[in-house]
Amino acid sequence: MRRAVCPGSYDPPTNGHLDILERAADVFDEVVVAVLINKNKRGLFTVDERMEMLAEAAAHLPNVRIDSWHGLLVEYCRQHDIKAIVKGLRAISDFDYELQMAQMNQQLTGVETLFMPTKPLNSFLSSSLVKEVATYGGDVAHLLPETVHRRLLTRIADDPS
Ligand code: COD
Repeated sequence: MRRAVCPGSYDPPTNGHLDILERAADVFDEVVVAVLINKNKRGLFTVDERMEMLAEAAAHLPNVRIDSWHGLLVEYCRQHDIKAIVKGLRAISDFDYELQMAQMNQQLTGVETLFMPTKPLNSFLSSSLVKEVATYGGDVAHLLPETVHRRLLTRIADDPS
């Protein structure tokens, strides 16, 4: 079975993320979306909430499953017999850092990273910008899966800081 992982923070998942998941699911037999836990970063959403949002947004993809992980990504791949990491690339600014991580991961365990270019309409899209715009009252409905948008508005209303 050809299995890949799409790792990320997903705080929250955007249409850019979802597009990469859909395309990866078309190429691989199974795609695992791994929410990576960064204990130095306090997210707007908990890891459980991010996993719920991903599960809702990817419900139409039968070969996609959601998981979380705390630690090195290559160790997750080793434990789950995953040989490919799929990453979305938005711009050259993503590439420098992603290339470094891909080379490090390849060197650590031999796991390969495959880069998937974002669709042009998603190339400006990031979780952090979406959160910023939404916090100041901007309309981000067209940038997020519907379920994520609803949760984001609720979270901002509950905790406007
Ligand atoms: N269009 C297409 N792709 C997109 C878009 C978009 N609009 N937005 C984001 N993406 C891609 C990103 O490029 C990335 O590939 C993925 O979606 C997830 O994005 P984010 O922003 O949710 O997640 P990141 O970039 O913060 O995730 C970084 C990781 C958590 C994957 C990374 O830090 C990691 O692997 N950490 C684990 C610890 C580890 O192994 N460290 C050593 C690395 S060598």
